[in-house]
Amino acid sequence: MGSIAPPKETIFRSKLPDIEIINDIPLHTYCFERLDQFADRPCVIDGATGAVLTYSEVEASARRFAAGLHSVGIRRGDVFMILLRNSPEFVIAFLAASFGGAAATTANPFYTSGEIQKQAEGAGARLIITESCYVDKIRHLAAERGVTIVTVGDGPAPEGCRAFADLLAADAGAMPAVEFDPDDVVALPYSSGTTGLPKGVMLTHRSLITSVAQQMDGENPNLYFHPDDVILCVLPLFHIYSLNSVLLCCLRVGASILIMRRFEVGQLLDLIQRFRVTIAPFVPPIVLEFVKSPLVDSFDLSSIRMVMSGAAPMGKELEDKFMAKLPNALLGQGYGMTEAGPVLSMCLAFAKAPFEVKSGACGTVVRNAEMKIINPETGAVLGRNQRGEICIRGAQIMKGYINDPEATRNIIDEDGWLHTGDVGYVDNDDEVFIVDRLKEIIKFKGFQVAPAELEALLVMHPNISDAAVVPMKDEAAGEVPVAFVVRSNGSKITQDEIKQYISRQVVFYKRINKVFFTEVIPKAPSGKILRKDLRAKLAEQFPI
Ligand code: 4UV
Repeated sequence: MGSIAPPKETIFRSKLPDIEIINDIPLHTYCFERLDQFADRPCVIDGATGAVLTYSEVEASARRFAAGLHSVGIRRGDVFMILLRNSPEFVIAFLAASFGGAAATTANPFYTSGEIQKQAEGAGARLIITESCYVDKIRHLAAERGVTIVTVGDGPAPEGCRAFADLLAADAGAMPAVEFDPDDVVALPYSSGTTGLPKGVMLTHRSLITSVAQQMDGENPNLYFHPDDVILCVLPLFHIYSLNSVLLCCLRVGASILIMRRFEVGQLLDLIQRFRVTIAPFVPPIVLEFVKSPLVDSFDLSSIRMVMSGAAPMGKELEDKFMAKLPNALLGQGYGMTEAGPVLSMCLAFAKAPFEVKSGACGTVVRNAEMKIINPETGAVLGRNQRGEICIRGAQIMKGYINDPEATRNIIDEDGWLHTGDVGYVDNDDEVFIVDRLKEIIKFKGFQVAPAELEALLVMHPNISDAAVVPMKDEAAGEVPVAFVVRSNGSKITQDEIKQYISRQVVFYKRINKVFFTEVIPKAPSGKILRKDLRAKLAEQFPI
């Protein structure tokens, strides 16, 4: 009797052929490879002032700023923090990390002092670049830990701080040559991944070059930008979506990046009209605002040829409504995860020679990478149209979490597969659909909220004996965090008191939206919170 052959492993690949990717060079060398062709073209346009920096100015500034960082003690392998809103200085500081062999950890400038401290300490940041208005939140780090503070802006730097402009005036030629290894970390964004607290994601020169090349390079690039494009940069550069798929991808092709400090729909529409924006990378809540805002009809948005959405789910219905508003633009999704470098899949309608795609899909796995879908319980590999955990492998994924080999082993297996904690499937046309999430993470307008972080704060309160935080669906934000709380014996602590207690300690999008008092938090024998049970309880109370 013949034995039945085991099912062949199903590995999904791009419909585009693999390409040769030279990823053993520094990130800035890769980004500025065609500088001689782009030198005088506009690189960074400051939307607030209209000021323009050309490619050669950006490159020279980054070189000088790297020398400035060197002059205040930043060496190869050191980490510094960029705590800035989108600005030309952000771009220069990030590229200077590459020139200097250092790593930039990027953080939200709206973070509270406690949140900044946790990231700065975890990352071992020796220097922080910020705006004067945020200095009070970090002064203690200078006093207690010797962190150097560098501030951008006109006028003298606040007492005890260095001026960005002074570092920028350094002599690039005076900096000694930097030794380089392609596996040196250059970006260190923070992400909680599939579980626990936010951790430093080590993205190397090799991983970021690979990721950008997977999107931009080859005869038929998956994401086709060209030098005449004007790319809107409204998504925060401290998040990997904007850092990679907006900034680095834009630099690679010599296009212009139009910087907006923060999202406001009227201003955004005005900028699109004035600067004839052609590419608009968005997140679903911005797409939703577009669909809802009556202002949209009063502006000339005909220059837009491509709208990307990512970082959170966007349903077919929203996609269809949006397309009705901007019929000449192409709308599609990218699917990213900080740890994945970050892009796993990208809409193939964005390719130079485009493919037909379905609305609601998150693209097709990028080239030079492998994707598989597994049964999360057994690890068995699943076939097409079968839902399971999405896994990705390739040179673009992170090197690991900084100082946390255990968390790294829990997310990247021995064979090099990164387990995303997302549930999805690949259909007959190789398109990826995300349908659920196994992991804890909550996404408020695409921003990460780590339940473990809020739970740790909640249980520190003397009147709370146990707590669990889960996502609740929300039309505007996608998801908001809500808490199940067990009061300590005899405590009468109220919902408002708990909400205020958390609000004081976290950035606005991590605030607890609702509190449900309960007798016990359901847990597995291992002590792990049974979040699925709580999500089900929530769905019963607030059916959608
Ligand atoms: O770690 P993170 O905050 O990373 C991101 C990165 C997003 C993107 C998107 C398009 C790009 O081109 C790019 O460069 C980066 O969000 O959060 C990762 C988790 O967010 C969810 C999913 O649960 C990820 O594991 N997510 C990201 N993109 C999508 C998504 C999407 N298109 N649809 C549904 N969920």
